[in-house]
Amino acid sequence: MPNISSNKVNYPFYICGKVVKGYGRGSKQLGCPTANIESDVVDSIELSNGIYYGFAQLQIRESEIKPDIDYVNFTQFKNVKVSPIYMMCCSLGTNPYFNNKTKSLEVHILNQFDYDFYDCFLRVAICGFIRCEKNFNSLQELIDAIHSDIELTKQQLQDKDKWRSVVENGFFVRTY
Ligand code: ADP
Ligand code: RBF
Ligand code: MG
Repeated sequence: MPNISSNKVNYPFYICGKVVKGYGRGSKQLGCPTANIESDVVDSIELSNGIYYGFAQLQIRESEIKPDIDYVNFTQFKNVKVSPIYMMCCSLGTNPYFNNKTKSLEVHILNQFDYDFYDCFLRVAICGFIRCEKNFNSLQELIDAIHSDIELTKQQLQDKDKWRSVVENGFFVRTY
């Protein structure tokens, strides 16, 4: 049985949920937009707080498709548009630097999008732990830490053969 214990985590840990508005602190302006996942899903995640790496895939239903947007590399699958499978790193917890009152899951996808995808559905496979959440003395230190998390994510996930079973096991929609 996967995903039942937070002490001994069975990776990959799979999460699906809707992208909602976050704290609006302008993480986009910091160069690191994070897709925040709906709170009911976050509350059900049995994983320790921390920073993780893995893969993510976006699903956009017909009703959410905007005609003026070019969904580069997306594939039409029945009545949804499905993105490629991207690398991601995410933060699960209360953001000690900001001392949030509620737990959030924020997914930074390692891809440049020229549009928002609020209300769309995100599939996430968490493949490994990077570090615990930390407090920092300045915003710049937080940004630097996130950049090194992104680099570590690329390093961990670069070996396509190693992660093939995660990407191709049927959790993600096959788009190739
Ligand atoms: P919020 O506080 O509402 O989460 P952010 O500044 O974190 O705002 O921006 C997040 C939003 O930006 C996401 O919900 C998504 O719609 C969009 N976005 C654009 N590019 C990315 C990306 N590479 N990774 C995650 N979200 C992205
Ligand atoms: N917030 C923290 O307070 N401490 C952290 O150590 C921290 N690490 C993060 C690592 C990554 C990869 C990401 C995407 C976010 C992280 N955050 C952390 C959350 C960050 O503060 C948040 O995305 C912004 O405040 C926008 O809500
Ligand atoms: Mg966000």
